[in-house]
Amino acid sequence: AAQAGPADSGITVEQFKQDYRNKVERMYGDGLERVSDLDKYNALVSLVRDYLAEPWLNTKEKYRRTGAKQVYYFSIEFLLGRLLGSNLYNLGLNEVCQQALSELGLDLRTLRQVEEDPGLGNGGLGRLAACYLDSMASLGLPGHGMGMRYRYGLFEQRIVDGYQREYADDWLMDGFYWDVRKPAEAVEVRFGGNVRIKSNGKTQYIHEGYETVLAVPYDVPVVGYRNGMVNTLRLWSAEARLSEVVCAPQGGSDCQKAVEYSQTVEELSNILYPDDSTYEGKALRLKQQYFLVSAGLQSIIRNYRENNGHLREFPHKIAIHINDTHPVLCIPELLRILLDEEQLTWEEAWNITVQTMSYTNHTILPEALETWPEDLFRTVLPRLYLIVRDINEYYCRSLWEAYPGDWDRISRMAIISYNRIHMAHLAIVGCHSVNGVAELHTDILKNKIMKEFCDFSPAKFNNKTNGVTQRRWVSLCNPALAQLITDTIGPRWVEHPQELAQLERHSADTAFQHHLLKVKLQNKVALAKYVKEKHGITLDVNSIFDSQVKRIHAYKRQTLNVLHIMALYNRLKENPLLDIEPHTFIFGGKAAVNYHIAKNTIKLINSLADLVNNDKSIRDKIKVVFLENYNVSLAELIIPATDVSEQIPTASYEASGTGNMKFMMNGAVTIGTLDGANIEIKQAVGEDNIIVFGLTAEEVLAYYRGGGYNPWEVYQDNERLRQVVDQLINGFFPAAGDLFRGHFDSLLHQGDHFFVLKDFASYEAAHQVLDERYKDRPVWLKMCSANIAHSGRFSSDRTFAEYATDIWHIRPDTLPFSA
Ligand code: DL6
Repeated sequence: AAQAGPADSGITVEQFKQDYRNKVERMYGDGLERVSDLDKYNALVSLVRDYLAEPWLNTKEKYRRTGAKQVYYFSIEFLLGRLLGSNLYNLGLNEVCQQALSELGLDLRTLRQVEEDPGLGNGGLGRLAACYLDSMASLGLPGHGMGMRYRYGLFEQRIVDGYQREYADDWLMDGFYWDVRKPAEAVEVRFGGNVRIKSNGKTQYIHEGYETVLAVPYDVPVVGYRNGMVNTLRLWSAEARLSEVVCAPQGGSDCQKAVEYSQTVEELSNILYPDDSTYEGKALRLKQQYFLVSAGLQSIIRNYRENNGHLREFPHKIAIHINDTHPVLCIPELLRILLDEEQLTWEEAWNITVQTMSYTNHTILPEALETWPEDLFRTVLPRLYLIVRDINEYYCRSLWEAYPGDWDRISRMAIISYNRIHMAHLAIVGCHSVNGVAELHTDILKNKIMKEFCDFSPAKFNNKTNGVTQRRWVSLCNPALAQLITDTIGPRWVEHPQELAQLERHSADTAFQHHLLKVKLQNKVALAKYVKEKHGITLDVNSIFDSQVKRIHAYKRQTLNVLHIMALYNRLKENPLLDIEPHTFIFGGKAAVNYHIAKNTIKLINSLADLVNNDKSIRDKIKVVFLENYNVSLAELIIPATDVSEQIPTASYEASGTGNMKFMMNGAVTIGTLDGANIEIKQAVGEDNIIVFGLTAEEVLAYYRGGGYNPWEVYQDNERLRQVVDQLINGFFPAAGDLFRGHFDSLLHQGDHFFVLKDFASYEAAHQVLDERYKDRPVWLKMCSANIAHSGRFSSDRTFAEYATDIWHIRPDTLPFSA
């Protein structure tokens, strides 16, 4: 049950107004009427922080008092989204604030939009981490995030002449008022140097000649939903302590050198995923990962020591979760502390480490399964290198016992092989739990990618299908839908999303359907307004809003979507009277800076948009828009307005997807392949409420085993397909020249690795089914309702309860989803 939160402890509209006026005056020495929107926003954040200070303090005190086991979720990304709305909402202060501001002649929505999206993440795994923070706090779990405070985000995408251009994402320019700098809790992280081995009875490893970087923590409060709980996301920033650390080693008092040095130190936390195409770039990435891990572990251990005894009890009090391979250095770093600082034996230290650590894999893409050159690793982290070598030896010995003489297998499974250090292998060996993020993904890990590891230690492997928080992804981003749901089934679904299932009873109800339609229309109007203002394109709000918003990647197959739109356009050109529902095709997403074909896909989409949107002859039956700089805030606008959710990766590639879950919660119908969590969405909603198409993962993998397929046959056999493929290079896009030859070649001359042509006919047929269903509005609305009703299973509250009970072993009795 919800405990009393600040809203319930009596902050009235009057008090809020008074507090807010005072805050503005104290901060700016000026009246509310004379300060800027940014000042008003900053003052509001500062006030909300005042309100949450007491629950934050109480939560920490409670954890100390009860000695509850703490979970630390290490992630290189936390894609938080704006925090003002979510913090007000979770504190139960939304209405009070809205009313107070409105009485002061201000609009909360306008002030919320002043906030920059924090540039702390990129894609799926980062946003997932943010959903988990919300769920941990809302479930009252003692769980905290450990991440990096990047000075700049990945990049800001602007579209110039149809092309992606990358600009610095200077998200901190106006400050970030949510975090608290904690210089007193700074720690030192050491790089480079060498390790001297001293042996007088007991071997000691003395790390010398290293470079020291200061890691300064910034704490961001993570507010639980109306339960008085506030957990912490700790973000680390790299600094040089110039006065003490730098001048002397740089030789004298050369301050210019010191300043330059400080800049190189700060590089460590400047940007997410530094370019690793050079040796220096790789070193920087590795250093960044170690920086996070070492600083995070030092602060956990310092805190642990203040409240507990010997580190032997560590795994009973602390769980450390490794989000993808970036924080895998947690394993050797904890070992280092236990061996070198605590003087534990190898066996003791190893057992503590394995019992503490757990790991989630988020992708089967080979390029994302990190490995480091051994010499680089040894140079940057000499002591950790020795430890990893010891782990490898220890592990290979156990492999040898299980598979005597099977050198091939042992070298495939080794942590160090062919002069590279395999981080996923280290994770599997050093953690007691390894999970995938959807059933199919976990099956592929167990039976293909990590099969040999799973055969060796099957008990470690488990599945935890992803989830998203219904609080941000319905309540906050779609308040009209949230109200409709609450009016229909009561408010408990916000904390008990499985209760959304009660909506099923209302799905064919005319009044409910009517309201649902109204809500969707209202959201489409809001999106159309944004598109008009930002891109100058007028959208038909009565058309089907069909969205594919996600990173641009060949396996996600934006190209398949494009080819289908081209075919539809061709059909309309041939027969202007063709009876189709009007469609608005919405795209959004960033392409990695060096991923040229993905960047050209953006140009392709924009070229198609230019052609289609300016062709009067098709009478606005189709529109195409590419929305610039896709981020969490934009997703919050697009998802509630969408009718059709495009989830069309090549089966087997998308580990789970979480966009699919957000769209579903907002009543969009999925058109998708049987991949990732789409499969579980189909199970949840039933096959009448989702449109599936294309090859299955099994079929895709079978083709790969047989050496691929022949795209020419498909191309020859399908005239409409042939036409659109040819149009990539035949002048159909007037100004494109040979720009899309790369796409053409990858489809026809390079074996169509992602089965775009192979799946085209089935995708086209699926769209036709979808249009038929849409024409029958009561049937369509029933589908939409079924999607909302069955989305409870895809709440991150459910996922997190599973992590807590199965992996971290914390407080299973109090979890709402526990069996
Ligand atoms: O688990 C969160 C999210 C999944 O939903 C996506 O399917 C998966 O692509 C994503 N993975 C990553 C890691 N890097 N890559 N590629 O973001 O994780």
